[in-house]
Amino acid sequence: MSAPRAFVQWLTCRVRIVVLAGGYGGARFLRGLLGAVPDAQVTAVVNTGDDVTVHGLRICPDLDTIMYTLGGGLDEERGWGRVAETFAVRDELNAYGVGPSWFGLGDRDLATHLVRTQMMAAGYPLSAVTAALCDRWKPGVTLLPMSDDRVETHVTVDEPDAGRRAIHFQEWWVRYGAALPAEAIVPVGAAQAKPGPGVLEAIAEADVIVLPPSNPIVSVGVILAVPGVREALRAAPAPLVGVSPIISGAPVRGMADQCLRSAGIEISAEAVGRHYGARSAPGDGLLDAWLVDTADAGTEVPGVRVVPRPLLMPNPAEAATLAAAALEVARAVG
Ligand code: FO1
Repeated sequence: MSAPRAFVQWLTCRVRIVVLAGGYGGARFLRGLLGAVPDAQVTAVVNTGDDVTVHGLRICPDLDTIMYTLGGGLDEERGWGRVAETFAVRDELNAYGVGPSWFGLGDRDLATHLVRTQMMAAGYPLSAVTAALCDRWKPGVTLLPMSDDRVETHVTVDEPDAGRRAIHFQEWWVRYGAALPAEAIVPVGAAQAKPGPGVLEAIAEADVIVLPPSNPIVSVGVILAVPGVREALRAAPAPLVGVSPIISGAPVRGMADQCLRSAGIEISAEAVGRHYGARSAPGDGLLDAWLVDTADAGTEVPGVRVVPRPLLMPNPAEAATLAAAALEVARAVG
């Protein structure tokens, strides 16, 4: 059988793909993957370090962004929350002077948080809540929280008049626009967290594993901070391909540059590739291959096959092309 036919054959026999995802970038990549390989069995292991409790409700931004994106409910312009959203409740809360005024919960979005909060109060773990919410949205992929245990990313900042303090990632990102230099970014609780149900099994049984262009510090990095995940990835039989979130020295969206800076990592496709490391090398590296944008051709990561491809995903069709390229590279290094 010729190579291309073997590749198509491989792709069409319900290939099992595991993606470690954050919010927006991960969601768009997943949408591309479903477009490229509609028959694939895709599992997203999703970051929960962005999760926050607001007005007594448990908010899971990355799980919700993927669920809404793939379920057709996301506001593409805003990049989070629901399309055709209104904010009457937020405005009423502000009228009462009940904050945080800097974090807007939409009226439609509130229903998701009410369902999640009451299910968790009844004793359901986050993984069961997520499955229940997905019964409605039918995202077409299996969404697995990285852990059912509480992990919250906090950021240490040193504000001129307020001094050094740790604030929740959401306050750093939403209230301050990541403008306060992050002295440290810490996934609080990660060291005590266990991988969520199905996470290690999905990694062990995968045919392909992808690190999509999510934030390498606060999204993929927090998933990797859950004990057992990195070891499972290094031991997995599947080829592991990463996609650079940095193109020509800048992130496509979000605050990956501020996060990399706080971790002392240069803002380049090469530096992020080296940060993830080579799985073939001794130590804790993960990558077999690293997709960089064509603008970053010439990138070198020791022990990793670097493949230049257009990485921008301005629309689902381009995202599908990128996803197919990632699978082809996985096939080549597998
Ligand atoms: N991002 C904002 O910039 N402003 C907000 O008021 C805001 C509210 C919000 C509510 C629910 C939710 O799921 C996400 C929300 N986000 C908001 C986005 C959120 O900060 C990001 O999705 C991630 O946490 C960062 O990647």
